[in-house]
Order: sequence, then C-alpha cells, then structure tokens
Amino acid sequence: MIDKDIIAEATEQLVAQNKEKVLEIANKVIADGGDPMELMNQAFIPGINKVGDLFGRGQLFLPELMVAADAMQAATDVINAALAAKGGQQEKKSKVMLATVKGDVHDIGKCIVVSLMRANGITVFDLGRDVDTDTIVEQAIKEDVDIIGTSALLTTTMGQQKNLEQALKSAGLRDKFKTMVGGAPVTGRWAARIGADAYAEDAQDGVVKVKELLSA
Ligand code: B12
Repeated sequence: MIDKDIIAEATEQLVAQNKEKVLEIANKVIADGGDPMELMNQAFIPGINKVGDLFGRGQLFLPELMVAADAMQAATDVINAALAAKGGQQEKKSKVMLATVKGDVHDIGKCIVVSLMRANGITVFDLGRDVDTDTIVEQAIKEDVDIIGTSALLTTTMGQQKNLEQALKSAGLRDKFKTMVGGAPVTGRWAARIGADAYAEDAQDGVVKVKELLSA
C-alpha cells in the first residue's frame, strides 16, 4: 500500500499541473517498490478527472488542461515503463488490437490499457489515436487478432464505435472478431446498444474482459 499522504500529494500536484513534482513522486514511488497501478488508479486518475471537472465547469481553461494532460502523460509513461519491466509471459493465443477512434486524440487511458494488457501476457497491436474505421478493420484482418478494442473520450466520437460494428457486419466479418469498447463516456448500455461484445470500465477490467471473451 502506498502511503495515503503520498497519494494525496500526487493528486494535488497533477491538479496543480506541476509536471516536475508529478514525475518526482511517480519515480520515487516506483523506486520504493510501490504498485504502479495503485498509483495510477488512486492518485493520477482521480487527479486528471478533477482537472476534467474543473475544465467542464469553466474553472480551468484549455491551456491549463493541456499542461495537466502533459503531466499526466509523463506520469503514465513512468507507470507504463514500470509495468513493462514487470514483464508478462506472452501467450500468443490472445491478440488484441486497440485504437482511439477517428476524431479523438485522447489516448492516455488507451495507452494504460495497452500496457496493462501487455503486462498480463496479451499480445497487443496499438494503432494509436484518431484512427479511422477502415484502418482498424484492415489492420485487424492483417494481424489476425481475436479482439478489437476501441477507446472514445468524446460524446461526439462514440458513434465511431458503432460505425465499426456496422463496418464489420457489412464486410461479413462480425463473427471473426470480438469487440470491446471503453472510454470515460462509454457504458455497458452503450456497448449493448451498438452490439459490442464487451465494455470495460478501466484497464484492469479490460484484462478481465479479454480473458472472458476468449474463454467464451
Ligand atoms: C487529458 C484530456 C485532454 C487532453 C488529451 C491528451 C491525450 N494525449 O490523451 C487534451 C488536452 C489534448 C484534450 C483535448 C480535448 N478535450 Co479533453 N479531456 C482530458 C481529460 C481531462 C482526461 C482524459 C484522461 O486522460 N483521463 C484519464 C484516463 C486514464 O482515463 P480514460 O481515458 O477514461 O481511460 C480509462 C477508462 O476509460 C478505460 N478505457 C479507456 N479507453 C478504453 C478502451 C478499451 C478497449 C478498454 C478496455 C478500456 C478503456 O481504461 C482507462 C484506464 O483505466 C478529460 C476529462 C475526463 N474526466 O475524462 C477531458 C475531456 C474528455 N475532454 C473534453 C474536451 C471537450 C476536449 C476538447 C474538445 C477541448 C477543446 N476545446 O479543444 C479537445 C478534443 C480533442 C480531440 N479531438 O480529441 C471533454 C469531453 C466532453 C464531451 N462531452 O465529449 C472532457 C470530458 C472534459 C470536460 N469535462 O469537458 N483533452
């Protein structure tokens, strides 16, 4: 367990957009043997969510959101490197393709999902962000993946997840791949409505859902 004062300090420094402090705390916690996902889930995700709320309420503006996002990205890089160092036996059976959908550049959460899946031995093809449906389908065929996971952080880009379901159906490929959706505005109801096979609330849940989908 990471000390709760350190957790509180990490959250506070991220909300204060202090990248230097955020990095210092992240590096120290990892060096001291702290759990990288605990730090992410207990400190940095609540911190960036608070930043998002302040932005949504007009109490913080885009330049500040961008500085906070940069600090969050830097913290995520430290966490992801720590997860990668932990390794994970690559069991070639499960192959997942992940992408943030077209029109959406939010990729911090998707990158955490990529790292945690890899740390759990899942082979992940990361297509990055702002990826159009045709590219996702083409690459999924090329890499012969089992699951396609998409991330959407904007209410205006969630529709791309529905487009993917439709594109797979009209290409006669819907049964070839399982699909999984995630992102802050995405819900289990949305997944059910568009016909996706699974919804994951966070990276840990994503790993669980991959295992469930592949054993189904
Ligand atoms: C950081 C951030 C940015 C950064 C993104 C940097 C980056 N490289 O990602 C920057 C500054 C670039 C940005 C830009 C914009 N943003 Co912004 N942003 C955020 C913020 C504060 C945090 C997002 C984040 O990183 N969260 C932390 C991660 C860890 O959480 P997550 O992404 O949800 O991911 C977790 C889970 O959802 C899940 N998950 C996610 N994807 C997937 C996929 C799969 C397959 C699985 C299994 C799981 C999974 O696992 C992850 C880990 O646990 C959110 C607020 C919020 N609370 O979401 C606003 C927010 C999403 N942004 C918003 C807006 C409006 C914008 C802009 C339009 C602002 C503008 N005027 O330009 C632009 C849009 C640019 C674009 N075209 O995409 C709004 C969206 C509102 C809406 N109704 O759609 C929000 C909600 C802020 C707000 N309250 O108004 N943003």
